[in-house]
Amino acid sequence: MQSDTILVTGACGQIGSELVLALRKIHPNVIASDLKDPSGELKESGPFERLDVLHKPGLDALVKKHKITQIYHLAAILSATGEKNPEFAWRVNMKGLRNILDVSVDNHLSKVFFPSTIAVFGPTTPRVNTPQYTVMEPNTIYGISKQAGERWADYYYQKKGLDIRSIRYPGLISYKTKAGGGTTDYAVDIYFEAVEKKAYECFLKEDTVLPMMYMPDAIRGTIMLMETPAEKITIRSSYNFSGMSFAPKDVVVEIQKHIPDFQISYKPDFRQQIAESWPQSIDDSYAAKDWGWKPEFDLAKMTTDMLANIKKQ
Ligand code: NAD
Ligand code: AKB
Repeated sequence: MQSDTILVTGACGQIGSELVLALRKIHPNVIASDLKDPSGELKESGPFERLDVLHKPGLDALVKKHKITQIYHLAAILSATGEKNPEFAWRVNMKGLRNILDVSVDNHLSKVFFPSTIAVFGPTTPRVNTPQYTVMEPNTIYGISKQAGERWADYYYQKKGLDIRSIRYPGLISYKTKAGGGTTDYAVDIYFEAVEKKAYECFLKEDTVLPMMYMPDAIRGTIMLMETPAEKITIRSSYNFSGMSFAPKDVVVEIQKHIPDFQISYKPDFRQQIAESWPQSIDDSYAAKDWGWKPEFDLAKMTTDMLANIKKQ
């Protein structure tokens, strides 16, 4: 049996820089790609190709050159950056995905992963324990593009038989690569500034509860989904996916257990309105039922691990 050759787009970002390393532990052939050059562990660990997902002939040539059989399509513009340039965000998120879908069908790829987000929900969605199937009226260009992406994913599965799988990630927290322009980025920055300055100015209000997840859980869940037999996957738009929920003031309490003189101040900006349009917690019972999802990290366990690793760096 021929082994898979995997292409990861947007590999230099917050998720890609860790997902590529995790995939390389279980697959011999993982090609990382991005618009920008890799660094550190990502650069050392295997092959890299410069790729703009908006350039379809370049994408097609790369897939043929390496005989790619699976794609993890991570390249996108996130919520806060997207609001600064909606046209550009729509183009990258929509045209980029369409190129991936078409090239995947044309080259008979076996599987594709497309990350969605809690941003597909909007102010009219029930915010607590948000169901898999519910009202979805996103009001950021990022959320609109990802919701449309979910519909395209389901369409390509239904009409063209593409084995596409997707997760609605909550805000992801990690120490290896900083977050890339989202509304949940405070929950990454707060740890770095706690270690470096013992102080942080937060751009969300203290009681803004959002769904979040520690990166090791996110990577494990992504690989679990992709390794699940196709017949068990009942959702081809995107699965709700939950880790923990907290507000900035909850993180402060946890950090102060390790750094007692840590100080926080609050200066909400445009991201507050985005955060208030998103769920506070997520019902991920379909992911639990279909592919056995269960998170391992809560806020206390994540805080201990984040601070220890940032101090080591
Ligand atoms: P990121 O911003 O850290 O990384 C995205 C990468 O894509 C960057 O390295 C960027 O250079 C690259 N990129 C941008 N435009 C490109 C193009 N035209 N061609 C090729 N590469 C391009 O993002 P991330 O946090 O790693 O997120 C990865 C995916 O996961 C995105 O689709 C995002 O919507 C989704 N997601 C992330 C989170 C999170 O909290 N990090 C939450 C929900 C969903
Ligand atoms: C963002 O805040 O834009 C991302 C996300 C939740 O999709 N972290």
